[in-house]
Amino acid sequence: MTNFTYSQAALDRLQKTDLDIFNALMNEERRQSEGIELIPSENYCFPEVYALLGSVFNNKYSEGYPGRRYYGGQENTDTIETLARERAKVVFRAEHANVQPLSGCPMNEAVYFALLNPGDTIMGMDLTHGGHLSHGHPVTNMSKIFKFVRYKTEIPSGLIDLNKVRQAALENKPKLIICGHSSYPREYDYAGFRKIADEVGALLMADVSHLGGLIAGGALKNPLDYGFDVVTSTTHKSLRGPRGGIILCKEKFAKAIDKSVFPGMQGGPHMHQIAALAVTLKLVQTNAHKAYAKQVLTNARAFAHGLLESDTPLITGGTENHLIVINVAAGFGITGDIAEKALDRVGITLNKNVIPDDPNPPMKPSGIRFGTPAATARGMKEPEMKQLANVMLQVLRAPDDEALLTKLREETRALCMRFPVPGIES
Ligand code: DSN
Repeated sequence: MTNFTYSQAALDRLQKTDLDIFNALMNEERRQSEGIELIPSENYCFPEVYALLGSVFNNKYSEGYPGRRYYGGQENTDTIETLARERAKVVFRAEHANVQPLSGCPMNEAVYFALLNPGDTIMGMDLTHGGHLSHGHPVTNMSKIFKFVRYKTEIPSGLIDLNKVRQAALENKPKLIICGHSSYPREYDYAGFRKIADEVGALLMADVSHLGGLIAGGALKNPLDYGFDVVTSTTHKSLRGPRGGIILCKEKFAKAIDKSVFPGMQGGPHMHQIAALAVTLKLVQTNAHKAYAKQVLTNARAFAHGLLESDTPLITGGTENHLIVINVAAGFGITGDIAEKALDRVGITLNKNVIPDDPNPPMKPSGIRFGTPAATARGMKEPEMKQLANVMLQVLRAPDDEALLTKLREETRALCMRFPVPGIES
């Protein structure tokens, strides 16, 4: 088994130079092929991405922006960054795009510094209710610089009540409101958020890191169509590109955003990553990607349906996007870490996750979170989701049953072998 983008000569050389790393690479390919990836923020990138990440663009320093660089030799890097920016604008209907953020946290931090002053108030979603670390969790450096206030979802519905968001915005007068999540299984009311931001005079940002590829494929709403000032997204999740981030904004914020990314936050951009992003942004404009994005949602609904048939307690009672959160403490009397480990044993990879106002700590939380972007990239459809839901339920009911786990491991392996990982030949 090998990734078809490595040449045999390169692999032979790696094997001779560093057997430990070579073996880890081979083992990771096997792990990804023989098991199913359900972490909703992970995916199998387009195979073209591997070719560019392992290319000579890795060698080039390109501080600055196309046409205004600090070092020479930029004729090819200017081409790829210009293409990446222009394609991003087309895909997301954006007035401006910055494609240099190295990943999700620096991407969001660059926005805060571009639009705000230290001490300003930012309102984002609480982490245990589906928000993200970079939206102002007290453990982050940003929380020492800006004042973050949080809105929550309702218990027990798990849904956002926009009246309460409005109330919190009126009380706290934030300069920036963030709409975005990493474990909220529902669509946002973007128009409702725009109204609240207008009422309190706040700027409005959406972090669509999980959803970027689904928005690009037309399966979910695009906050830029609802007048958002800034939209950020990582590029390696549903978008299926290289690891990285992208900032899309109105033209009036373009200068401030660009200055904040470079030289404000970062030095040399990773040009191999930007080259891979450029090709990704071409691929997500195809009909094949549109069909993929739609199928991701169809698969998530089918998976949820398979679980709900057995009365599994899902946060918000289901899903409208690519992800599902189960309260395993309520449904199965176990914590998320136990569920995660037992499911790993059968080749199903997902993550333990806090649930809204979780009484348990983050390393032993009450929930698990999973999603369908990667399984769908392998070509799996509704029948496979149903089968996986069935395997999952058996594991959650008997996480210590060694004989059962061994049997289910074989079932998962057999299923996975029918759906090769894009870019890995068996
Ligand atoms: N780690 C990503 C996620 O899993 O949602 C976000 O940083």
